[in-house]
Amino acid sequence: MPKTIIVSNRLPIKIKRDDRGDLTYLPSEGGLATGLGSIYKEGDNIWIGWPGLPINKSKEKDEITQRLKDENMSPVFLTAAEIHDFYEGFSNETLWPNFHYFNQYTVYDEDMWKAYKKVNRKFAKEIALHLEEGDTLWIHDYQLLLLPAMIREIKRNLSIGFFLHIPFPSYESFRLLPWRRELLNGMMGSDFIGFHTYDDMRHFLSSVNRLAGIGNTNGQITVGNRPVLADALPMGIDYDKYADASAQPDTLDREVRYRTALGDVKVVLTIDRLDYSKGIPQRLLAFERFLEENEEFHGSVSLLMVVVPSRDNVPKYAQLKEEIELLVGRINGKFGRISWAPIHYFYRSFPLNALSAFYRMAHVALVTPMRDGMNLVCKEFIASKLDKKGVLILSEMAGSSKELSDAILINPNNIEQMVYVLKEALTMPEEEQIRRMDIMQKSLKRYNIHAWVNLFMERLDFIKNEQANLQTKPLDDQVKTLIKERYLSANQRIIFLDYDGTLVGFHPNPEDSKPDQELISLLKKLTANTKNKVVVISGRDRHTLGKWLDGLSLDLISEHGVWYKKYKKEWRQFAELDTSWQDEFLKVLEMYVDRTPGSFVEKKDYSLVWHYRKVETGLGDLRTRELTSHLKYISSEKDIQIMEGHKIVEVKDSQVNKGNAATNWLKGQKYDFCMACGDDRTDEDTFKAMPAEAFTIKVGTSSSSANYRVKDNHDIREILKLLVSLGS
Ligand code: GDG
Repeated sequence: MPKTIIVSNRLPIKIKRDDRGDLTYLPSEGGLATGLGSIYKEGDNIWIGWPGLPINKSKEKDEITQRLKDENMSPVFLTAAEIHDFYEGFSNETLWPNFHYFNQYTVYDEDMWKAYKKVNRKFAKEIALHLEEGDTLWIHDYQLLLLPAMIREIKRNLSIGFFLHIPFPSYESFRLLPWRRELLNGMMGSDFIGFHTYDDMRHFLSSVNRLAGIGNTNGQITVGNRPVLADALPMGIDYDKYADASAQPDTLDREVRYRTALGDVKVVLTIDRLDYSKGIPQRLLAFERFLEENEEFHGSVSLLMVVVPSRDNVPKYAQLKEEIELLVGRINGKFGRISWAPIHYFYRSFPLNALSAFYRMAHVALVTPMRDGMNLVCKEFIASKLDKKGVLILSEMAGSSKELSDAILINPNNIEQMVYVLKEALTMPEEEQIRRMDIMQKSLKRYNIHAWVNLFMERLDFIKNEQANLQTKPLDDQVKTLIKERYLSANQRIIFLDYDGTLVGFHPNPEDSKPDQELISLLKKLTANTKNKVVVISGRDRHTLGKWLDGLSLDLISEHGVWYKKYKKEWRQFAELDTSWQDEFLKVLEMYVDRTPGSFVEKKDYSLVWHYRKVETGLGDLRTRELTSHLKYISSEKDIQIMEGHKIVEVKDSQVNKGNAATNWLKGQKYDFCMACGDDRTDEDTFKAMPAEAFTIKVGTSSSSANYRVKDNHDIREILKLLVSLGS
């Protein structure tokens, strides 16, 4: 029975050693653990990860393994050195700062990188012990970026999903990492890659484009011949858990106790893990300025600040803790009174009911990270507000700001703005608080953690189905026999043939791809059969195509479907098209010609093509990456399509494509034998336009929706010869 395996660096359990040295086990309260509980606790499913503490004795390892097995978990034990170099090192001192745009803190250390690879390999080996055909793997987060490709090497057909919980940085940051290409390759071993926001997904795709030379269509990239999907899938919270906790007697008791202790003040709440990405010092500076500028709030507002200990073995975190404590001391020292503390600071974690009481009490939640993949605290605050009263101030740099536009959004670098909105939040009329809270609650209820898990699995299934549909089979003797049978029994046949790469090979100079004698004679014989209609469907301009294939009794479609010419008729256009966009794009293409020796621009009636088949290898690919992102940028608001073909980049009106043209040919006709042959992305539109029973044949190895695949243009000629040899 196929199972689902969840993999993350940490297992959803807290194992601690008590004073007597015995191990104690506590379930994790994290959102991920709750959300994925519905998966890993079922049947044979399992969660694989590090149990969170170094274990040396094999007796203890056995004890933990056995204990976790009962809870559908399996441990990967890490040594103290691995924890130091892989977890605290490469994960938290290299990837974390780079991905959060704190590159001044990024450590580049070859030994840490080696440890990262080694531990990812260790995870792969552990997973391999559990893997069976048909299993689904869901890998989480930045500590395991290499794992998808490592697993793919072990089992090629496995369904592998990956979710990144932190931001994926812009190419400008990511490119700084010496190991950027390996990291991307690792991620691309997945079938589906989920990010919290569209920007993260866009940044990832841009790095894939620039570093691996792979473009995308609607988030879909092709790795080898395997389609891989990237998508934005914002993670939700277990809404009901937080709403329920907020009504529990323990929470209400605590609220009364805390309120009594604090006195009659409005509470501004902040809760974060200790991390420089959370913007804690900046927030304290803003609060200090607020108190300086608004004396009327002295004595009536307190900041309740919970900082949860985290990574304090990493030097940067230890420094940050000191900085925070100095600031808290300074502010309390400066403004505090016997009867009023401006800041109540806690460096520790609290049980859920205490947290819930804090959320209930808070008039304002001040969530101001400099960068945050998502940020769940602000969502939990909203879910806990049963009376809908309270205001959320939220940083634009948190992934959650994309969903929570009814919060007061701020730039955490703008201290003045934070001071201003703090006053606005503290004085916001109740109806306005309720209006905003109501909208945000509805959205968070709907997009909760369970919806997120379901959506992730749906997207993974979707891409696996796409892959299955794209399983192009080699055109072998058995298929040839089928073609023969169907050809012979048909009375009205249509054959669509792409030209370059399909009927002829590629030449450095496109002008040299004229049809040779063999091809002309083959087409003559094929078209001599009155049951056959042959259509050459090409991206070439109509003049060249018309000249080269002149005299043959076939139909022509040129420029990917702008023009067509029925046998013995004149060239005609499918539709009136606008060309006003061309000047702007031509200037850009010419700029790239200037910078890329050997490249040139071909100007067609309704499209522009940048050719680079004569450009130095490597440089052509590099410029293609730059050019396509440049073109995509300037075409974002227009109905223009940028297509990469074989050593070309083509810019055209998106209404024009070979599929639409081929559909026109099929309309109203009753063909009982259909065949379409092509080699590049533009031919995919033709394949898709064909009826289900058609023979669609792809030349080359890249992924395709065609039914069958052949190696090169010679194979296509062999098929045409076969058809000709059948006579009638
Ligand atoms: C990463 C990304 C992304 C905090 N204090 C206590 C406590 N917490 C819980 C909160 C919340 C969680 O910790 C913190 O989650 P965040 O999302 O805010 O931040 P990270 O831990 O950095 O998580 C982040 C997340 O992954 C998910 O994808 O949102 O951007 O950095 O759930 O409630 N829980 C308890 N006591 C505390 O004192 N019990």
